[in-house]
Order: sequence, then structure tokens, then C-alpha cells
Amino acid sequence: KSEQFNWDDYLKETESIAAPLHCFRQSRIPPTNDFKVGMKLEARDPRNVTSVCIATVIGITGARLRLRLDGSDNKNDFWRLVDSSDIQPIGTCEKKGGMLQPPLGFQMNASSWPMFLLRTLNGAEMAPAAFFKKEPPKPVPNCFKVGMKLEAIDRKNPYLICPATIGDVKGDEVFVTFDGWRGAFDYWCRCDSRDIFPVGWCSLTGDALQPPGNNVSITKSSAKIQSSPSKVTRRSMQSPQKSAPVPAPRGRKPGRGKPPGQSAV
Ligand code: MLY
Repeated sequence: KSEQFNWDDYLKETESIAAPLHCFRQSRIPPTNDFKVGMKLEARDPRNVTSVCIATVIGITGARLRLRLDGSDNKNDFWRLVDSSDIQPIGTCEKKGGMLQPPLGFQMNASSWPMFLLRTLNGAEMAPAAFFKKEPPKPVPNCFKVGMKLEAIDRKNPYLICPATIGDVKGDEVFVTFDGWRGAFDYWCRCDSRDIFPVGWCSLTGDALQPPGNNVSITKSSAKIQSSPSKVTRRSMQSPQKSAPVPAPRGRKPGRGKPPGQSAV
């Protein structure tokens, strides 16, 4: 197995600093994840956010749940923190006078929804209310600075949390850039997004932190000193602003490969 990614070393190598904890809408001490696979709960439908649906816990990863909406297919799983405001105990919707809705893409005839709902809840193991944690307050104001490091969800592969760098800051938004991935996965999000975490989050929660990608973006200055810039695909050690010296790759093949242990998507 290749050498493990280590934030302390990486921050030194990239001469960068970690974004401070108070910048994030995350608890200083990550919430404990008491959920078990198979438990049911209510969740906002990510594809139709006005609907509250029944979801089943399909997997557990750190402080997150892998969720699947009952009556939906297995191609639209989503991940939520145990302190997300998108999830709540079964019964909450009704208590508030709302109605549980079929998920977008409900696989059966719409008329069969009431019976489907009864059946799916009958004998179900409902996640206890105590497992749901209060969402942390919004940080105000946006205190991220360009170049700060963080851990961020890859929105194209949301089960992955990766080392990232703040590439830009505008008002309440930040531009999240993924180290070593040449911009392909970068995105803008609000500074209070639940998809970004302080350095060390994964090691505290037990979620898996991906290593940075292998791809260095070729800047004009570095291209000059490379005889064959197109073949240079070392691991990125650069923050967007400055060119830090690039150490030799650590036991991983250079090239457009995926980091090991990662499923192809
Ligand atoms: N199958 C994809 C996975 C890329 C993941 C990138 N993240 C970690 C920023 C690929 O190899 O393109």
C-alpha cells in the first residue's frame, strides 16, 4: 500500500496554512455517528428539495450517512452529515402537519404511493431521535482567505472527501479547488456549506480522506524548465498562488491515474 497522506507534512511541503476552524459550519468536535445500516429516517429529496421522503441508511462513513430514498433506484444515493438539517426522525413531518412524498423518480405508479409508504414503514427500524444532532450555526462573516487548505467533498463523486485549497473568495462564497486535479472538480460554494471541512476532519471522524491527485497544472513558468511539459504529471504540491517546490512523487505512478483504492467514476 502506498504511503499515507499526512496533513502536517503536506502543509509544510506546500508552505500553506489550514483554514481556521471558525471559518466552517462544522462542529469543533465532530458529532458521533450512532446510526446503523438499515435504519430509516426522513430526508429532504436532494432532487426535489420541497419534498420530505423516507430514506434508508445504506452505509456509514465517518460522521456521514449514505442514504437512499425508499421507492427510488440505487443510482441516486446521497450523503448527509448526522447533524444535517436535511434529515430528521420518522414522524417529524407529520408532527409539523406535512405529508411524506414519494421521491422524484418513484419507481411505481404514483397511485400506489400511500400503500407503499405503509409497507415501507411497517416493521421498519426507525433511527432514534437522539441520533440526529443539531446543525452548527452559520459562521459569520466569510473568513476564508485564498491559499488556505481544507477538506472538501468532491461534488462529482460525493462519497469522496479530498484535500483542497481556497482558490478565490467573493462575498459569502469561496472557490474550492482540488489539489492535483487541474480544476476539473473545482466549484464555488457558500462559506457556510456543509460540504467543506477543516483540515483533520476525516482523521477525527474516521471518514476516508483521498490523497491529492497526481496532476500538476502546467503554468508558464514551470513549462519553461520542462523539456516535455505535456508529460509532466507529478503530484500537485502547488497552491494556486505560489509555486512551491515539488517533491518527488511518493511511491505512486505518475500519470493520469486515479489514486489507489478509489473506484472508477
Ligand atoms: N473516476 C474519476 C474520479 C476522480 C475523483 C477526483 N476527485 C478526487 C477530486 C476520475 O478518475 O476522473
